[in-house]
Amino acid sequence: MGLGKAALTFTKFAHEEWELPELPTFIVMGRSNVGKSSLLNALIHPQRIFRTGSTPGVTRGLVGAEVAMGKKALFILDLPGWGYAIRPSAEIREWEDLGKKLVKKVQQPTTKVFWLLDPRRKPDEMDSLVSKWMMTFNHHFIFTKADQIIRSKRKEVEKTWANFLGEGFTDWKWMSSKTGEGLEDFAKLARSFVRDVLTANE
Ligand SMILES: Nc1nc2c(ncn2[C@@H]2O[C@H](COP(=O)(O)OP(=O)(O)O)[C@@H](O)[C@H]2O)c(=O)[nH]1
Ligand SMILES: [Mg+2]
Repeated sequence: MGLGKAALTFTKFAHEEWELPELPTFIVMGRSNVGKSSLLNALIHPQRIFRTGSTPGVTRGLVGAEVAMGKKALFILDLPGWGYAIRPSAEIREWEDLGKKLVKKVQQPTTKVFWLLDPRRKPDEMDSLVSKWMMTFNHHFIFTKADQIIRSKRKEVEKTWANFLGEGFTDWKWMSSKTGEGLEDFAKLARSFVRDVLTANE
């Protein structure tokens, strides 16, 4: 499924000054351990640029790569996860800050934001906070680790999040970096998005 040759071009801490490149961009966000880095690695398979691990909080900052796609390029950005801070109040403040920065710096409509959801968890306070600014973006939802939940449970999970997020919960997919479910569609979406953004700019 590899999209093209990828190069790590962006590593920043959230509190640093940073600007995103002017490229069609995919951003993944979600709790620590939900599978963000694994999903981005799947896009650039067999390369592995994003560190993954069962230890929560592996990606502490913002990590981005440029993926060459013929004459075009896609920027993919991994955001720090949340949910494992020793002090949750500090984490909430950090995310309020990062959310504000993203709202200022993300160029619409050349960016898609993917909120990765763990189908085994219920929505919580951080999800409420994140949903406030995330909804302002061109956003999609991905239920990760689809291999870990039986198919008959999926509707129930979708309903929980639909009730929690309301009207903004419009577009979701189930994916598994382990079995490959949904990954080809994700790559297809990337290809067509890059094509569309470039056509619009011509
Ligand atoms: N079963 C299963 N495990 C996964 C999947 N995606 C990631 N993982 C595992 O979940 C852990 C966290 O993944 P990672 O991509 O580092 O999550 P991140 O913290 O959101 O970036 C790692 O041990 C991965 O191997 C998946 O689709 N299925
Ligand atoms: Mg990660």
